Amino acid sequence: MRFLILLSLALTASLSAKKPNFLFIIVDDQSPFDLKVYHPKSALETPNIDQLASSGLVFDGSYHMGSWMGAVCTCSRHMIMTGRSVWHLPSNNPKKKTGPNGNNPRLVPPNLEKNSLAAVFNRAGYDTMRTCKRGNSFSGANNQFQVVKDATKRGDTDETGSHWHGQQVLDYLDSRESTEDEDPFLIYFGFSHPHDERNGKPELLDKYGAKNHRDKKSLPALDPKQPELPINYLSKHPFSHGHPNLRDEVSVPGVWKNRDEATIRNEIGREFACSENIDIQIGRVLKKIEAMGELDNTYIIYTSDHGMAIGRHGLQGKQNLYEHTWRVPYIVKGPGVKKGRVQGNIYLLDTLATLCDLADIKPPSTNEGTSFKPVLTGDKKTIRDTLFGVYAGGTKPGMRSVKKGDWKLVKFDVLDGQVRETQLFNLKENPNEFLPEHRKNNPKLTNLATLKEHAAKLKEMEALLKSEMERFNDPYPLWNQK
Ligand SMILES: [Ca+2]
Ligand SMILES: [Ca+2]
Repeated sequence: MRFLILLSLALTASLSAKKPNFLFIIVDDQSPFDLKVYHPKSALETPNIDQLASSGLVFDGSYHMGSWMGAVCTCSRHMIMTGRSVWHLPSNNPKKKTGPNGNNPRLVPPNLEKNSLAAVFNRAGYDTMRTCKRGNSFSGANNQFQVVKDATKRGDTDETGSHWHGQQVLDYLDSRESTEDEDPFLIYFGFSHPHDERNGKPELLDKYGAKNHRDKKSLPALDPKQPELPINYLSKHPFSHGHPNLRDEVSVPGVWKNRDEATIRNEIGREFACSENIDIQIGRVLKKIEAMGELDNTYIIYTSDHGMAIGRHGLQGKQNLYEHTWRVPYIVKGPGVKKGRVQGNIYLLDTLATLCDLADIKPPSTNEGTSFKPVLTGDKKTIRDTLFGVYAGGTKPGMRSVKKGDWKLVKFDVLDGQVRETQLFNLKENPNEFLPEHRKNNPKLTNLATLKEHAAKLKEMEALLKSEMERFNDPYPLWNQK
Protein backbone atom coordinates (compact mmCIF):
# COMPACT_ATOMS: atom_id res chain seq x y z
CA MET A 1 0.00 0.00 0.00
CA ARG A 2 2.73 2.40 1.05
CA PHE A 3 4.58 1.51 -2.17
CA LEU A 4 1.48 2.35 -4.23
CA ILE A 5 1.07 5.73 -2.53
CA LEU A 6 4.75 6.52 -3.16
CA LEU A 7 4.42 5.38 -6.76
CA SER A 8 1.37 7.55 -7.31
CA LEU A 9 3.10 10.55 -5.67
CA ALA A 10 6.11 10.03 -7.93
CA LEU A 11 3.87 9.77 -10.98
CA THR A 12 1.97 12.92 -10.00
CA ALA A 13 5.25 14.78 -9.54
CA SER A 14 6.63 13.69 -12.89
CA LEU A 15 3.36 14.49 -14.65
CA SER A 16 3.12 17.93 -13.07
CA ALA A 17 6.72 18.63 -14.09
CA LYS A 18 5.61 18.20 -17.70
CA LYS A 19 2.65 20.60 -17.45
CA PRO A 20 2.97 23.52 -19.87
CA ASN A 21 3.23 27.14 -18.80
CA PHE A 22 0.88 29.84 -20.04
CA LEU A 23 1.57 33.48 -20.81
CA PHE A 24 -1.80 35.09 -21.56
CA ILE A 25 -1.21 38.56 -22.99
CA ILE A 26 -4.22 40.87 -23.14
CA VAL A 27 -4.19 44.48 -24.26
CA ASP A 28 -6.97 46.98 -23.64
CA ASP A 29 -8.92 48.28 -26.67
CA GLN A 30 -7.16 47.22 -29.87
CA SER A 31 -8.65 46.52 -33.27
CA PRO A 32 -7.09 43.53 -35.06
CA PHE A 33 -6.76 45.84 -38.10
CA ASP A 34 -4.21 48.01 -36.26
CA LEU A 35 -1.75 45.13 -36.54
CA LYS A 36 0.22 44.24 -39.67
CA VAL A 37 -0.73 40.63 -38.94
CA TYR A 38 -4.34 41.54 -39.86
CA HIS A 39 -3.76 44.59 -42.07
CA PRO A 40 -0.38 44.38 -43.83
CA LYS A 41 -0.51 48.06 -44.85
CA SER A 42 -0.79 49.26 -41.25
CA ALA A 43 1.99 51.64 -40.20
CA LEU A 44 2.13 50.09 -36.73
CA GLU A 45 5.42 48.27 -36.11
CA THR A 46 5.20 45.31 -33.73
CA PRO A 47 8.14 42.99 -34.49
CA ASN A 48 7.55 40.78 -31.45
CA ILE A 49 3.86 40.23 -32.19
CA ASP A 50 4.77 39.60 -35.86
CA GLN A 51 7.31 37.01 -34.74
CA LEU A 52 4.74 35.37 -32.48
CA ALA A 53 2.33 35.27 -35.42
CA SER A 54 4.84 33.78 -37.84
CA SER A 55 5.82 31.05 -35.37
CA GLY A 56 2.24 30.37 -34.22
CA LEU A 57 -1.40 30.32 -35.32
CA VAL A 58 -3.33 33.49 -36.22
CA PHE A 59 -7.13 33.44 -35.84
CA ASP A 60 -9.12 35.36 -38.48
CA GLY A 61 -12.43 34.62 -36.79
CA SER A 62 -12.01 35.60 -33.14
CA TYR A 63 -14.76 37.61 -31.48
CA HIS A 64 -15.95 38.84 -28.12
CA MET A 65 -19.63 38.13 -27.55
CA GLY A 66 -20.49 41.65 -26.51
CA SER A 67 -21.67 43.73 -23.61
CA TRP A 68 -24.77 44.93 -21.81
CA MET A 69 -22.99 47.99 -20.44
CA GLY A 70 -20.93 50.88 -21.82
CA ALA A 71 -17.78 49.42 -20.27
CA VAL A 72 -17.43 46.64 -22.84
CA CYS A 73 -14.17 45.68 -21.08
CA THR A 74 -16.13 44.57 -18.04
CA CYS A 75 -18.37 42.04 -19.78
CA SER A 76 -15.52 40.86 -22.01
CA ARG A 77 -13.19 40.23 -19.08
CA HIS A 78 -15.92 38.44 -17.11
CA MET A 79 -16.34 36.10 -20.09
CA ILE A 80 -12.61 35.42 -20.32
CA MET A 81 -12.33 34.67 -16.62
CA THR A 82 -15.40 32.45 -16.35
CA GLY A 83 -16.00 30.96 -19.81
CA ARG A 84 -19.62 32.12 -19.60
CA SER A 85 -21.69 33.76 -22.31
CA VAL A 86 -22.71 37.42 -22.27
CA TRP A 87 -26.18 37.09 -20.70
CA HIS A 88 -24.94 34.64 -18.06
CA LEU A 89 -22.61 37.01 -16.22
CA PRO A 90 -22.78 38.62 -12.81
CA SER A 91 -22.30 42.37 -12.40
CA ASN A 92 -19.15 43.89 -10.98
CA ASN A 93 -21.20 46.78 -9.62
CA PRO A 94 -21.30 46.38 -5.83
CA LYS A 95 -24.46 48.52 -5.64
CA LYS A 96 -26.41 46.46 -8.16
CA LYS A 97 -24.80 43.08 -7.41
CA THR A 98 -26.43 41.57 -10.51
CA GLY A 99 -26.34 41.77 -14.29
CA PRO A 100 -29.52 41.74 -16.41
CA ASN A 101 -30.14 38.06 -15.63
CA GLY A 102 -28.39 38.14 -12.27
CA ASN A 103 -31.36 37.16 -10.11
CA ASN A 104 -31.63 33.81 -11.82
CA PRO A 105 -29.12 31.35 -10.30
CA ARG A 106 -29.68 28.99 -13.22
CA LEU A 107 -28.22 31.61 -15.57
CA VAL A 108 -25.70 33.21 -13.20
CA PRO A 109 -24.30 30.70 -10.71
CA PRO A 110 -23.31 32.12 -7.31
CA ASN A 111 -19.63 32.25 -6.27
CA LEU A 112 -18.52 32.14 -9.88
CA GLU A 113 -15.07 33.48 -8.91
CA LYS A 114 -14.31 30.08 -7.35
CA ASN A 115 -14.60 28.58 -10.83
CA SER A 116 -12.70 31.29 -12.65
CA LEU A 117 -9.41 30.96 -14.54
CA ALA A 118 -6.90 31.40 -11.70
CA ALA A 119 -8.96 29.42 -9.17
CA VAL A 120 -9.12 26.47 -11.56
CA PHE A 121 -5.38 26.58 -12.28
CA ASN A 122 -4.50 27.03 -8.59
CA ARG A 123 -6.37 23.82 -7.79
CA ALA A 124 -4.42 22.04 -10.54
CA GLY A 125 -1.08 22.94 -8.94
CA TYR A 126 -0.19 25.95 -11.05
CA ASP A 127 1.52 29.12 -9.83
CA THR A 128 -0.68 32.02 -10.95
CA MET A 129 0.28 35.66 -11.36
CA ARG A 130 -1.37 38.67 -12.95
CA THR A 131 -0.67 42.25 -13.81
CA CYS A 132 -3.26 44.45 -15.49
CA LYS A 133 -5.12 47.72 -15.28
CA ARG A 134 -7.44 48.17 -12.32
CA GLY A 135 -11.21 48.20 -12.64
CA ASN A 136 -13.71 47.35 -15.40
CA SER A 137 -13.20 43.63 -14.89
CA PHE A 138 -14.19 40.79 -12.53
CA SER A 139 -12.40 41.69 -9.30
CA GLY A 140 -13.52 38.50 -7.54
CA ALA A 141 -11.82 36.43 -10.24
CA ASN A 142 -8.76 38.70 -10.41
CA ASN A 143 -8.17 38.24 -6.67
CA GLN A 144 -7.83 34.48 -7.15
CA PHE A 145 -4.36 34.89 -8.66
CA GLN A 146 -1.64 34.08 -6.12
CA VAL A 147 0.31 37.19 -7.06
CA VAL A 148 -1.61 40.31 -8.16
CA LYS A 149 0.21 43.42 -9.43
CA ASP A 150 -2.59 45.58 -10.78
CA ALA A 151 -2.43 49.30 -11.48
CA THR A 152 -3.75 51.51 -14.25
CA LYS A 153 -0.70 52.68 -16.20
CA ARG A 154 -1.51 54.99 -19.11
CA GLY A 155 1.28 57.52 -18.74
CA ASP A 156 4.13 58.46 -21.07
CA THR A 157 7.03 57.23 -18.92
CA ASP A 158 8.37 53.78 -18.00
CA GLU A 159 7.06 54.04 -14.46
CA THR A 160 3.60 55.27 -15.48
CA GLY A 161 3.10 53.29 -18.71
CA SER A 162 3.24 49.77 -20.21
CA HIS A 163 6.86 49.24 -19.13
CA TRP A 164 5.56 48.93 -15.55
CA HIS A 165 3.34 45.94 -16.45
CA GLY A 166 6.26 44.31 -18.27
CA GLN A 167 8.47 44.86 -15.22
CA GLN A 168 5.96 43.13 -12.91
CA VAL A 169 6.17 39.99 -15.03
CA LEU A 170 9.97 40.17 -15.23
CA ASP A 171 10.24 40.60 -11.44
CA TYR A 172 7.94 37.63 -10.94
CA LEU A 173 10.01 35.47 -13.30
CA ASP A 174 13.20 36.62 -11.50
CA SER A 175 11.77 35.56 -8.16
CA ARG A 176 10.82 32.15 -9.58
CA GLU A 177 14.35 31.77 -10.85
CA SER A 178 15.95 32.72 -7.55
CA THR A 179 13.79 30.24 -5.61
CA GLU A 180 14.22 27.58 -8.32
CA ASP A 181 10.45 27.24 -8.51
CA GLU A 182 9.65 24.36 -10.86
CA ASP A 183 5.84 24.53 -10.70
CA PRO A 184 4.12 25.35 -13.98
CA PHE A 185 2.97 28.97 -14.25
CA LEU A 186 -0.04 30.81 -15.60
CA ILE A 187 0.77 34.48 -16.08
CA TYR A 188 -2.01 36.89 -17.01
CA PHE A 189 0.02 39.66 -18.66
CA GLY A 190 -2.41 42.54 -19.07
CA PHE A 191 -1.83 46.12 -20.17
CA SER A 192 -3.71 49.37 -19.50
CA HIS A 193 -3.01 50.65 -23.04
CA PRO A 194 -3.72 51.35 -25.89
CA HIS A 195 -6.96 52.38 -24.12
CA ASP A 196 -7.19 56.15 -23.78
CA GLU A 197 -5.76 58.32 -22.46
CA ARG A 198 -3.22 57.37 -25.16
CA ASN A 199 -0.17 59.03 -23.71
CA GLY A 200 2.59 57.63 -25.88
CA LYS A 201 6.27 57.90 -25.03
CA PRO A 202 7.81 60.94 -26.80
CA GLU A 203 10.10 59.00 -29.15
CA LEU A 204 7.25 56.69 -30.25
CA LEU A 205 4.78 59.55 -30.64
CA ASP A 206 7.33 61.27 -32.84
CA LYS A 207 7.67 58.15 -35.00
CA TYR A 208 3.92 58.22 -35.73
CA GLY A 209 3.73 62.02 -36.08
CA ALA A 210 1.40 62.32 -33.08
CA LYS A 211 1.03 64.62 -30.07
CA ASN A 212 -0.58 63.97 -26.71
CA HIS A 213 -3.26 66.50 -27.63
CA ARG A 214 -4.82 68.03 -24.51
CA ASP A 215 -6.35 71.32 -25.65
CA LYS A 216 -10.05 70.87 -26.25
CA LYS A 217 -10.31 74.27 -27.98
CA SER A 218 -7.90 73.44 -30.82
CA LEU A 219 -7.33 70.64 -33.30
CA PRO A 220 -4.01 68.78 -33.49
CA ALA A 221 -1.81 69.54 -36.51
CA LEU A 222 -1.70 67.19 -39.48
CA ASP A 223 1.67 65.49 -39.90
CA PRO A 224 2.82 63.39 -42.89
CA LYS A 225 4.19 60.79 -40.47
CA GLN A 226 0.71 60.15 -39.01
CA PRO A 227 -1.01 56.91 -40.04
CA GLU A 228 -3.53 57.26 -42.87
CA LEU A 229 -7.26 57.50 -42.21
CA PRO A 230 -8.85 54.04 -41.87
CA ILE A 231 -10.26 52.65 -45.13
CA ASN A 232 -13.84 52.77 -43.80
CA TYR A 233 -13.51 56.18 -42.16
CA LEU A 234 -16.57 58.41 -42.09
CA SER A 235 -16.81 61.88 -40.59
CA LYS A 236 -20.10 60.85 -38.96
CA HIS A 237 -22.01 57.60 -38.41
CA PRO A 238 -25.12 57.68 -40.66
CA PHE A 239 -27.55 57.42 -37.72
CA SER A 240 -27.46 57.49 -33.92
CA HIS A 241 -25.79 54.48 -32.30
CA GLY A 242 -28.36 54.77 -29.52
CA HIS A 243 -26.25 55.53 -26.46
CA PRO A 244 -26.59 59.27 -25.79
CA ASN A 245 -23.53 60.93 -24.23
CA LEU A 246 -21.58 57.69 -24.38
CA ARG A 247 -18.15 58.47 -22.91
CA ASP A 248 -16.11 56.91 -25.71
CA GLU A 249 -17.99 58.87 -28.39
CA VAL A 250 -17.96 62.30 -26.74
CA SER A 251 -15.25 62.70 -24.11
CA VAL A 252 -12.08 60.75 -24.95
CA PRO A 253 -9.24 63.24 -24.28
CA GLY A 254 -7.75 64.36 -27.58
CA VAL A 255 -10.81 63.39 -29.63
CA TRP A 256 -14.00 64.49 -27.82
CA LYS A 257 -16.73 64.86 -30.49
CA ASN A 258 -14.25 65.65 -33.29
CA ARG A 259 -14.01 63.33 -36.29
CA ASP A 260 -11.90 65.49 -38.62
CA GLU A 261 -8.89 64.01 -40.39
CA ALA A 262 -6.25 65.61 -38.13
CA THR A 263 -7.93 64.45 -34.92
CA ILE A 264 -8.40 60.89 -36.11
CA ARG A 265 -4.93 60.52 -37.63
CA ASN A 266 -3.31 62.01 -34.54
CA GLU A 267 -5.30 59.69 -32.27
CA ILE A 268 -4.38 56.63 -34.34
CA GLY A 269 -0.75 57.78 -34.14
CA ARG A 270 -1.11 57.93 -30.36
CA GLU A 271 -2.71 54.49 -30.33
CA PHE A 272 0.15 53.10 -32.44
CA ALA A 273 2.76 54.66 -30.13
CA CYS A 274 1.10 52.91 -27.18
CA SER A 275 0.76 49.62 -29.08
CA GLU A 276 4.42 49.63 -30.14
CA ASN A 277 5.45 50.18 -26.52
CA ILE A 278 3.36 47.14 -25.58
CA ASP A 279 5.19 45.14 -28.24
CA ILE A 280 8.53 46.17 -26.71
CA GLN A 281 7.38 44.90 -23.30
CA ILE A 282 6.26 41.59 -24.82
CA GLY A 283 9.74 41.28 -26.34
CA ARG A 284 11.41 41.78 -22.96
CA VAL A 285 9.28 39.10 -21.30
CA LEU A 286 9.65 36.56 -24.12
CA LYS A 287 13.42 37.02 -24.04
CA LYS A 288 13.42 36.30 -20.31
CA ILE A 289 11.26 33.17 -20.68
CA GLU A 290 13.62 31.98 -23.41
CA ALA A 291 16.68 32.63 -21.22
CA MET A 292 15.04 30.57 -18.47
CA GLY A 293 14.74 27.67 -20.93
CA GLU A 294 10.94 27.68 -20.61
CA LEU A 295 9.94 29.05 -24.02
CA ASP A 296 9.37 25.68 -25.69
CA ASN A 297 7.10 24.57 -22.85
CA THR A 298 5.05 27.78 -22.75
CA TYR A 299 1.83 28.60 -24.58
CA ILE A 300 1.76 32.27 -25.50
CA ILE A 301 -1.59 33.82 -26.26
CA TYR A 302 -1.96 37.38 -27.58
CA THR A 303 -5.36 39.09 -27.64
CA SER A 304 -7.38 42.18 -26.74
CA ASP A 305 -10.58 42.51 -24.71
CA HIS A 306 -12.37 43.91 -27.81
CA GLY A 307 -11.65 45.93 -30.93
CA MET A 308 -11.91 49.68 -31.45
CA ALA A 309 -13.25 52.18 -33.99
CA ILE A 310 -11.19 55.44 -33.87
CA GLY A 311 -12.78 56.99 -36.96
CA ARG A 312 -13.93 53.80 -38.67
CA HIS A 313 -17.62 54.24 -39.68
CA GLY A 314 -17.55 57.66 -37.99
CA LEU A 315 -17.35 56.04 -34.57
CA GLN A 316 -14.67 56.46 -31.94
CA GLY A 317 -15.29 53.81 -29.28
CA LYS A 318 -15.71 50.10 -28.62
CA GLN A 319 -19.53 50.17 -28.44
CA ASN A 320 -20.50 48.83 -31.87
CA LEU A 321 -20.55 45.53 -33.76
CA TYR A 322 -18.65 46.33 -36.95
CA GLU A 323 -15.79 43.88 -37.54
CA HIS A 324 -13.12 46.39 -36.42
CA THR A 325 -14.67 46.39 -32.97
CA TRP A 326 -16.51 43.08 -32.61
CA ARG A 327 -13.41 41.12 -33.65
CA VAL A 328 -10.25 40.80 -31.58
CA PRO A 329 -6.70 39.80 -32.48
CA TYR A 330 -5.97 36.25 -31.33
CA ILE A 331 -2.58 34.57 -31.80
CA VAL A 332 -1.37 31.38 -30.13
CA LYS A 333 2.10 29.86 -30.13
CA GLY A 334 3.16 26.84 -28.13
CA PRO A 335 3.95 23.13 -28.07
CA GLY A 336 2.02 21.31 -30.80
CA VAL A 337 0.40 24.47 -32.18
CA LYS A 338 0.25 24.48 -35.95
CA LYS A 339 1.76 27.48 -37.75
CA GLY A 340 -0.36 29.57 -40.09
CA ARG A 341 -3.78 31.19 -40.22
CA VAL A 342 -7.19 29.78 -39.47
CA GLN A 343 -10.78 30.98 -39.31
CA GLY A 344 -11.50 29.32 -35.97
CA ASN A 345 -14.79 31.08 -35.19
CA ILE A 346 -13.82 31.40 -31.57
CA TYR A 347 -15.02 33.68 -28.79
CA LEU A 348 -12.79 35.09 -26.08
CA LEU A 349 -14.95 33.07 -23.67
CA ASP A 350 -13.52 29.85 -25.17
CA THR A 351 -10.15 30.71 -23.64
CA LEU A 352 -10.81 29.04 -20.27
CA ALA A 353 -11.90 25.72 -21.81
CA THR A 354 -8.95 25.78 -24.20
CA LEU A 355 -6.28 26.50 -21.59
CA CYS A 356 -7.78 23.75 -19.42
CA ASP A 357 -7.68 21.36 -22.38
CA LEU A 358 -4.03 22.21 -23.14
CA ALA A 359 -3.09 21.69 -19.48
CA ASP A 360 -5.16 18.52 -19.18
CA ILE A 361 -7.39 20.06 -16.50
CA LYS A 362 -11.12 19.42 -16.29
CA PRO A 363 -12.93 22.71 -16.98
CA PRO A 364 -15.30 23.86 -14.22
CA SER A 365 -18.96 22.84 -14.42
CA THR A 366 -19.89 26.52 -14.88
CA ASN A 367 -17.87 26.80 -18.13
CA GLU A 368 -19.90 27.34 -21.32
CA GLY A 369 -16.98 27.83 -23.70
CA THR A 370 -15.66 25.29 -26.22
CA SER A 371 -12.05 24.20 -26.34
CA PHE A 372 -10.44 25.13 -29.66
CA LYS A 373 -7.47 22.86 -29.08
CA PRO A 374 -8.50 20.86 -32.20
CA VAL A 375 -8.00 24.08 -34.19
CA LEU A 376 -4.60 24.69 -32.61
CA THR A 377 -3.46 21.20 -33.54
CA GLY A 378 -4.75 21.53 -37.10
CA ASP A 379 -7.49 18.93 -36.71
CA LYS A 380 -10.29 21.45 -37.26
CA LYS A 381 -10.68 24.78 -39.06
CA THR A 382 -13.57 26.08 -36.94
CA ILE A 383 -15.35 25.12 -33.73
CA ARG A 384 -18.76 26.65 -34.60
CA ASP A 385 -20.62 27.99 -37.64
CA THR A 386 -22.51 30.91 -36.12
CA LEU A 387 -21.23 33.91 -34.14
CA PHE A 388 -23.44 36.19 -32.05
CA GLY A 389 -22.77 39.75 -30.87
CA VAL A 390 -24.46 42.17 -28.48
CA TYR A 391 -24.21 45.80 -27.57
CA ALA A 392 -26.91 46.73 -25.07
CA GLY A 393 -25.18 49.36 -22.98
CA GLY A 394 -27.31 52.30 -24.12
CA THR A 395 -31.00 52.43 -24.97
CA LYS A 396 -32.58 48.98 -25.22
CA PRO A 397 -32.58 46.55 -26.95
CA GLY A 398 -29.46 48.10 -28.58
CA MET A 399 -27.42 46.43 -31.33
CA ARG A 400 -27.23 42.76 -32.26
CA SER A 401 -25.19 40.90 -34.84
CA VAL A 402 -24.98 37.41 -36.20
CA LYS A 403 -22.48 35.98 -38.64
CA LYS A 404 -22.46 32.73 -40.56
CA GLY A 405 -20.08 31.96 -43.40
CA ASP A 406 -19.58 35.12 -45.47
CA TRP A 407 -22.83 36.70 -44.28
CA LYS A 408 -23.39 39.08 -41.41
CA LEU A 409 -26.52 40.77 -40.12
CA VAL A 410 -26.46 43.81 -37.81
CA LYS A 411 -29.60 45.28 -36.25
CA PHE A 412 -29.97 48.58 -34.40
CA ASP A 413 -33.12 49.05 -32.30
CA VAL A 414 -32.49 52.09 -30.12
CA LEU A 415 -33.90 55.36 -28.76
CA ASP A 416 -37.43 54.02 -28.15
CA GLY A 417 -37.91 52.96 -31.74
CA GLN A 418 -36.57 56.18 -33.31
CA VAL A 419 -33.72 54.21 -34.87
CA ARG A 420 -34.51 50.81 -36.36
CA GLU A 421 -31.84 49.87 -38.86
CA THR A 422 -30.83 46.63 -40.56
CA GLN A 423 -27.47 45.97 -42.23
CA LEU A 424 -26.64 42.91 -44.29
CA PHE A 425 -23.06 42.40 -45.42
CA ASN A 426 -21.31 39.83 -47.53
CA LEU A 427 -17.94 40.02 -45.75
CA LYS A 428 -16.12 38.14 -48.49
CA GLU A 429 -17.05 40.84 -51.00
CA ASN A 430 -17.30 43.76 -48.58
CA PRO A 431 -14.88 43.01 -45.72
CA ASN A 432 -14.71 46.67 -44.70
CA GLU A 433 -18.51 46.85 -44.29
CA PHE A 434 -18.85 49.84 -46.58
CA LEU A 435 -22.20 51.64 -46.29
CA PRO A 436 -23.93 53.81 -48.91
CA GLU A 437 -22.26 56.80 -47.16
CA HIS A 438 -18.82 55.49 -48.19
CA ARG A 439 -19.94 56.12 -51.82
CA LYS A 440 -18.09 53.21 -53.40
CA ASN A 441 -20.39 53.12 -56.46
CA ASN A 442 -20.16 49.37 -56.51
CA PRO A 443 -23.36 47.38 -55.89
CA LYS A 444 -21.41 44.84 -53.82
CA LEU A 445 -19.68 47.37 -51.57
CA THR A 446 -22.66 48.48 -49.55
CA ASN A 447 -25.40 47.44 -47.14
CA LEU A 448 -27.39 44.74 -48.98
CA ALA A 449 -30.39 44.61 -46.62
CA THR A 450 -32.84 46.46 -48.87
CA LEU A 451 -31.98 44.65 -52.11
CA LYS A 452 -34.59 42.22 -53.42
CA GLU A 453 -32.07 39.66 -54.59
CA HIS A 454 -30.90 39.18 -50.99
CA ALA A 455 -34.37 38.97 -49.42
CA ALA A 456 -34.10 35.22 -48.80
CA LYS A 457 -30.65 35.59 -47.22
CA LEU A 458 -31.93 38.41 -45.04
CA LYS A 459 -34.84 36.27 -43.86
CA GLU A 460 -32.48 33.39 -43.07
CA MET A 461 -30.13 35.66 -41.09
CA GLU A 462 -33.02 37.27 -39.19
CA ALA A 463 -34.20 33.79 -38.12
CA LEU A 464 -30.67 32.84 -37.13
CA LEU A 465 -30.30 35.97 -35.01
CA LYS A 466 -33.59 35.30 -33.24
CA SER A 467 -32.59 31.72 -32.45
CA GLU A 468 -29.18 32.84 -31.11
CA MET A 469 -30.82 35.51 -28.94
CA GLU A 470 -33.19 32.92 -27.49
CA ARG A 471 -30.45 30.34 -27.03
CA PHE A 472 -28.32 32.80 -25.03
CA ASN A 473 -31.26 34.13 -22.93
CA ASP A 474 -31.14 37.62 -24.42
CA PRO A 475 -33.77 39.53 -22.39
CA TYR A 476 -34.49 42.23 -25.01
CA PRO A 477 -36.24 41.07 -28.21
CA LEU A 478 -36.01 43.38 -31.25
CA TRP A 479 -38.95 45.21 -32.81
CA ASN A 480 -39.50 42.59 -35.49
CA GLN A 481 -39.16 39.60 -33.16
CA LYS A 482 -42.20 40.09 -30.93
CA1 LIG B 1 -11.13 47.50 -23.07
CA1 LIG C 1 5.58 27.55 -6.76
